[in-house]
Amino acid sequence: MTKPASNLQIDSSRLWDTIHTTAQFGATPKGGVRRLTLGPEDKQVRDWFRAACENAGLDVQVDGLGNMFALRRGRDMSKPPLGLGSHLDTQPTGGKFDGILGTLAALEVIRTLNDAGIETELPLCVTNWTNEEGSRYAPAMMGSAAFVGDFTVDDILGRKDAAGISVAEALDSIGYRGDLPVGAQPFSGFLELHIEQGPILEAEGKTIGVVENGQGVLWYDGRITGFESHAGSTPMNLRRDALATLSEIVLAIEAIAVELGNAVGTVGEAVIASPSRNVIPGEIAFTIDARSADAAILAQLDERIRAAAAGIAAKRKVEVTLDLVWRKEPTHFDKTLVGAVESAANALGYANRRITSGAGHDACNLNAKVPTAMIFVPCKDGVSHNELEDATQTDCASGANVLLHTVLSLAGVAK
Ligand code: HGY
Ligand code: MN
Ligand code: MN
Repeated sequence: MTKPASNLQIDSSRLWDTIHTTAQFGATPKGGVRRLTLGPEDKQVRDWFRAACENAGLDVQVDGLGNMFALRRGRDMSKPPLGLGSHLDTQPTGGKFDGILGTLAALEVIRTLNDAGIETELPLCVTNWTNEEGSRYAPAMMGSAAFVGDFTVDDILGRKDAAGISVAEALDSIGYRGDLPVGAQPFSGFLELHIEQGPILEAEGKTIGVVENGQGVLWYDGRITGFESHAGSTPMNLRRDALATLSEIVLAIEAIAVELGNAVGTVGEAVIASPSRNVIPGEIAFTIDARSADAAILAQLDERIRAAAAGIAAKRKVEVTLDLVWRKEPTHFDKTLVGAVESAANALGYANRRITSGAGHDACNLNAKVPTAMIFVPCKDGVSHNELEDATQTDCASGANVLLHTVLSLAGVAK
C-alpha cells in the first residue's frame, strides 16, 4: 500500500457551499433549519444527497427505515467498507451544522479522493441515518438504533408522531422505504464528524475534539392525572393540580441532576389536555430526558427521578406514571479508532483534546456493533438545537481534513 498523501486537503469552499446549499431545505427566517425527519424538507435533502453521491460515482442503497448507504468501491471488495457519515434531519429549531456537517464532510472526503485519483484498499460507505434527532418520532438516533438491533423494524415502523402518522406511512410518503434489509450493510468501522454542541473546544481554543465517550441517556414519557375543577371556586387545599405537580417534578429533576453532578435532566415537552384559563389543569403528558457519562450515576438518576415523582404525586393526591421509552448506556468509543483520529489531528497540526460527548449520536449506536470513533469541531458559543447554531468554515474544513486522513489511515491507500 502506498503512503497517504499527507498534504492532501479537502476543498473547503466546496464543503462550505454544500452546507449552505442544503440549508435551503427547511430554511427558517431566523437563519436556522427546520427539517423534521421523513417530512417534505427531509425528502428534498435526501434527493439532493442521493444525486450528489451518484455524481461522485457512489452506489446508493436505502434500507427499510430510510437509512442511506452510498458505497465507493475499494481495491479489496471482499472486505466490509469503512463507514463515515451522520444525519440530515434537524430539530424544529435546528441549525445548519448538527448532523449535516458530518454527512456532507463524508461526501467531501469522497469528492477529494476522486479528484486526487486515490483508490483505498477498503471500500468506503457514506451514510445518512434516519431520524437522529428523535423530535418527531422517539427514540433519538432511531435509524441507527434499529440498524444495530436495539429495536425491531416493526416496532419502529409502527411508531406514530403527534398527528398519528406512523414511521411506515411517513417513509412511504417520501419514497424512502428501501429494499435493503435493516442491519444488512456491513462495516469494518465507522467515523462521525460532528459539531461539539457544547462550549469546551471554543473556550479552550482547540480545533478538534477527539471523542472518547458519550453520555448514557434515559427518555421517559410521563403522564399526570389530577382533577379539572373551577379555577375560582376550588379552595387551594382541595386542588389536584396537574401543572403544579409537574412544576415540582421539573424542579426536583433539576435538583437531582445538580446534586449528582456529571448528570443533566430536562423536561422538554409538556401538553395540558384541553387547557383553559379558568380550569385547574387535570391531565398533562410530558417527557423527561436525563443523561450521564457515568453508568452508576445514570442508574441513580433513574431511581431518584422515579422516587421524587412518586413522593410529589402522593403529597398532591394525583397519579403520575413514568414510562421508560429509551435507555442507552454510556458509550466508550474504540481505542484504536480514537487513536487514529488523534494521530490524524496531530499530523495535521490541529490543537486537539480528548472529550466526552454530551449529545447522543448515531456513532454511539454503531459503536455497539463495529469499532467507532467521532471527531468534534467547535460551534459558536457551544450553542446547538437553536437556530443561532453556527460554526466557522475553517473549523469545518479542519474537521473534514481529520476525517479524510483518519479514513486514509484506516482504509489504506491502494493507489
Ligand atoms: O438528543 C441528542 O443528543 C441528539 O441531538 N439527538
Ligand atoms: Mn446530531
Ligand atoms: Mn441534534
